[in-house]
Amino acid sequence: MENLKEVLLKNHQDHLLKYLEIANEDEKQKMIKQIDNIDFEQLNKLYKISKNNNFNTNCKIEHSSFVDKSKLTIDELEELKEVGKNIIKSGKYAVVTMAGGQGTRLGHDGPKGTFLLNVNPKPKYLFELIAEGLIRANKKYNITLNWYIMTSTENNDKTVEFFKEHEYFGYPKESIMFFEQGNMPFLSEEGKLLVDDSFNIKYAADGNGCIYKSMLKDGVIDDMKNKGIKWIFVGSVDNALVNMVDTVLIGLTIKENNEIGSRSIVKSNPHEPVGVFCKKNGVPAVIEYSEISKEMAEATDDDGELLYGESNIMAHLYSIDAIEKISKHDLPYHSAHKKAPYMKENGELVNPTKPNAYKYEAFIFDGFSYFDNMSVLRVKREENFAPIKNKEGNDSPETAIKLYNNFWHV
Ligand code: UD2
Repeated sequence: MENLKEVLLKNHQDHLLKYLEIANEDEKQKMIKQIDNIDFEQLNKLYKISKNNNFNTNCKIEHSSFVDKSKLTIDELEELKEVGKNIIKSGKYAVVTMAGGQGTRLGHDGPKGTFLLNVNPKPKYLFELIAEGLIRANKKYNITLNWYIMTSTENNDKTVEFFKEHEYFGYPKESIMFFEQGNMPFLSEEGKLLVDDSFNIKYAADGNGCIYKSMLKDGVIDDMKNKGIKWIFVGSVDNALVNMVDTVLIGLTIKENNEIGSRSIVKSNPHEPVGVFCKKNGVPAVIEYSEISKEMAEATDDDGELLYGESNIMAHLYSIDAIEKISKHDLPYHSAHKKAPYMKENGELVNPTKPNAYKYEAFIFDGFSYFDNMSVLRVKREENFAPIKNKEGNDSPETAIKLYNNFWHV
């Protein structure tokens, strides 16, 4: 206890001692174990960046090059598709779903993939929509794609349980592998660790950028290498039109001799909540909507088009070497100002009505900076992007259902 007290005092976290005084023996042991696992040096550094969340402006920003799919000739398309088909048919392709995020904005209690979307002809779960797309690809290419699903500590058990209950939506369960991402503690605005009502230090999933390290740690990269996988698509769980098996994207990335590719759509307005592709200090980057400056978001070219309008829709393609290379690096953590319920030292529960704490997340596209170039394939929004983010309004179940029904003519 003496050593613990010293560590807490040194890192300005001695308020935790008061919780330890009122906790019972089990709660106390659990909390001490959690405190032992905290990297206070990293946390103190993160707290310092928490205030200035704006994207680092003193760097050289340039346009990202892209290929507009709608401008390709039939022959060009066929050539790219052929390359992509060969990769898929030769069993060198695998898919990953990022499913560790919370459904907070959606107001859905449970893993986001378990959200039931009321599409035609019958309502389907988000995980079910993805499984159906993969089953269609398996039939088309006469293969069984390996499907890796990243969960979080908070939603892993419910996610695995859900797939069992629904018999994996007809997907061969031996071709599905779940893996768990890590967590990062919250910090209050004063830089203090928060404690929840069961005396746990308050943590949150550490962002989709931790996918690379989680794939390394949980043996996903080894599993892929053992299976001869060479190309991996990583998609989000919350896009009802995510095409996980895109032969054109594979063909383009290989033709352009790149190790990373991604699909883009044209931004609908300067402040749409999407990241935008660019080059930052000469290497590929995406600047997130939460960090782009107003000037940059609103900048237009001579034709009045948005200068930075090539939007990220979380449809990324990697060579296995690219995934492995990125997994060796520590991606930066970005801080987000969030509402985090917690328990006071006197046992009183606080349910904040406005953001009261910082959450730290790594962003998947920060991994692009380790490569000189990447392929960006501009596609049509209505065929590729039906996000489910908010309970109503933009990017809501209502807008996603409309886009889905139109696309599938149902
Ligand atoms: C994401 C993109 C943004 C744009 C937008 C489009 C990132 C960092 N930002 O913003 O550029 O493409 O989507 O809708 O990708 N996830 C995890 N673990 C986590 C956090 C998120 O698996 O710790 C998953 C989550 O389940 C979802 C995806 O990553 O599949 C995006 O999640 P988000 O809601 O955090 O990202 P968002 O919508 O703010």
